[in-house]
Amino acid sequence: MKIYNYTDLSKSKIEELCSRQIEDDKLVEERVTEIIKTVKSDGDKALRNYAKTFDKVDLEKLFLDQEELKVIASTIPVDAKKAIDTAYQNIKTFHQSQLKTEDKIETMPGVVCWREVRAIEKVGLYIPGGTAVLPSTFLMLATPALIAGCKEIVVCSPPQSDAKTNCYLAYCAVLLGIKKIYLIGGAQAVAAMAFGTETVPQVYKIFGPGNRYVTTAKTMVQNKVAIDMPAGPSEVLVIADDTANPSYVAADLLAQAEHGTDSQSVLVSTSNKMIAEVLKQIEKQIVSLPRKDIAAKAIENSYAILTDNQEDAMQFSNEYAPEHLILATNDFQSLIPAIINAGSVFLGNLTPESAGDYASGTNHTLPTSGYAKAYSGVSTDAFLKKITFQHLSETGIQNIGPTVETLAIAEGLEAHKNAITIRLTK
Ligand code: HSO
Ligand code: ZN
Repeated sequence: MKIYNYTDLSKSKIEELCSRQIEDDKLVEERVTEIIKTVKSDGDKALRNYAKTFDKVDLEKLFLDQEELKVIASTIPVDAKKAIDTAYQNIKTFHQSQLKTEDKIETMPGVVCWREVRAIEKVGLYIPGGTAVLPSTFLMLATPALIAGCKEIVVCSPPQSDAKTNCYLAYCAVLLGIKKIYLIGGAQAVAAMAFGTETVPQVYKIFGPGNRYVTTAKTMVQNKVAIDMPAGPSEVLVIADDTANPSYVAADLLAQAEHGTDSQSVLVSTSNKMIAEVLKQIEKQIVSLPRKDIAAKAIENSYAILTDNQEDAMQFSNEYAPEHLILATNDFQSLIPAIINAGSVFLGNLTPESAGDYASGTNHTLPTSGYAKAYSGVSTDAFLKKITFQHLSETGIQNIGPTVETLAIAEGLEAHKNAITIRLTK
């Protein structure tokens, strides 16, 4: 892990450190284009062929139904079932609190405007599967979709070699009342949900993380469906001062690093001693991690920054716009107002990112790659649309009419003016 001194960094060096650009992979783009085209034209047949090629499995039926899911779910270990239940309750409680109704507003006497929420009717959730078992992602996406009231929730996850899914995902499906899991992975799953096939229903918005193929496919189908957000490798930025515990900070940086070799774990600190101790702790803790090779590569591509004060640390963090921001300091309260760009924030020395990744209640589907400058993470809102309504009474049209007539004339739109005039002179 390289160490930089913030005051020595030029503007362009800061830009370079904040850019997570991964080079365009033309080969991935070409293959995804071909997959989308084939799924569009050949439907289920293409999905079966891709399952054979990529997942090495013959799929007679492209989904598991409720009965099959129940059987698989019954094999879940008791402690995992309990943990999923607890996480689900917390995620549900937090996402339920996001449902709000708005007041009707009388902007002028007799002119009433308001917004009402409606769920997106059909949504598609992509849940990574295979070797990466991600029941937490299933909970993070399906819970707000159910709370929002989405009528059709299509769940796609790659099949295991036995043409099934794992017991964790099956248990989540049963718990959530999701009746089917489509055994489709990769770009072909995204294409199937975007365009529909004989078996897979077409949806209006696709959610979920995935590998390069999945994320590339999501960006490519955007002229057909909405997507949750553009996605890149996962990342964390930890701001640690002298009140931090170096072993905790190291554990947080490693938790991020084990996600993938392209993950980033950035440490920003006002204390040289803290940086040195965290680095020592990383070396100590990494050796016993099963995914140490992955974590080591990610740590190698990561860096630490020494700043003179917390203002500079915050300034860098806002420029980096991390997916996860951990304030490893007892004085986190005073820093909160200065946070401008971040996906999700973890406050104090006892709040690891892992808590939010799994179970505290907040969503773990968050903007990466600097998109936190403009995007929010997934929440119940992401599954809702807001429709505006208005009603003009007799008094209302008298009050607003002349204003509209004048503006319509100014824009040279006579028919617009007439739609008012005809009502005023009735
Ligand atoms: N840190 C990931 C979420 C996750 N972590 C799932 C473990 N499982 C992106 O926020
Ligand atoms: Zn994580």
